[in-house]
Amino acid sequence: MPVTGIMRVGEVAIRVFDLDESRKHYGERMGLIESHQGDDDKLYYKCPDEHDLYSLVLRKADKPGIDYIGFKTAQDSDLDHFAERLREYGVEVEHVPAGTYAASGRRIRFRLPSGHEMQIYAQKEQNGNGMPLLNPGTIPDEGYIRGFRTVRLDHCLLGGTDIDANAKIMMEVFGMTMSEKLVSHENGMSLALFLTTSNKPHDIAFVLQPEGDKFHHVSFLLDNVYDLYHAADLIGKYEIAVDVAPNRHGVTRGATIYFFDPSGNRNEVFTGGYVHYPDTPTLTWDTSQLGKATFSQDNTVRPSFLEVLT
Ligand code: M3P
Ligand code: FE
Repeated sequence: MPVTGIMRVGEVAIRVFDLDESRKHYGERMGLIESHQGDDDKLYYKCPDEHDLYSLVLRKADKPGIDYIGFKTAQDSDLDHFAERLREYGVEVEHVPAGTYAASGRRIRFRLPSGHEMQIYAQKEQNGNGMPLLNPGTIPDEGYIRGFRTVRLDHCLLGGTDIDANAKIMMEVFGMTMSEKLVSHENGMSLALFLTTSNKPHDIAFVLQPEGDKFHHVSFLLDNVYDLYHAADLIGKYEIAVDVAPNRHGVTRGATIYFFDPSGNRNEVFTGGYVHYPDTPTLTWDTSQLGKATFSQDNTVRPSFLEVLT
């Protein structure tokens, strides 16, 4: 499948209490690269194997959570096409001029039925992945890949009310496919929906919550389970608050660790999972197997994982 339209989640903007503490967590400990200095008092980070200038934006605020999620689309003209399609679905769309967001071309911005702000852009300045474009070799200079050895921003899980309506927009407007879903074994109600715009098992997922605009986690890809264990060792060494120690999701089959940033926002490091194609059938889990669906190595539900969101 040629990747056209939305290519990936390219940017996540989250709120933190304190920028110095956040710099220590995301920069020093996790080893994300502080890659841009704006004049706006925000912190801009990227993972080592990303070409775009930044993928994580931190804004100081008095409550944690997510400001917006940004998707990168292949062509500038996609923005007008998506804006028109969204209006057909009754979604109000705002056009944002180039330069409003750091080093970025124009964007469209709107709210999902779950209350989350979503942005789409086609252009952002690139500063490379630490290796030249001509005869790049295979690894950057010593010291460029540090800390948790993240590869790139992978996906987000957002919590809200009308998750079926969100999924409908993701699929019908943006052409995403539903890789997996978790439903109630009693009444079939959707509890969590996993959507992909690529070969990844998910780019974005929604979990049913009583309140809208909630943030469950942002996830960073690692190369392999050895790096996952290395991250777990650093998490222990630096006494980072852990939600779930190394395990494997049934949903997506990804190996995972969940932990919290100093403001209480949940982070995940993730590796593995299957290759998804648009014709891969949607996999369904029901709540009779909730332990296996969430954490398949001990088949045990963690109440904190289901209940703690920012
Ligand atoms: C993931 C993942 C739930 C599972 C979530 C899974 C809410 O976030 O990265 O695979 O059941
Ligand atoms: Fe995840």
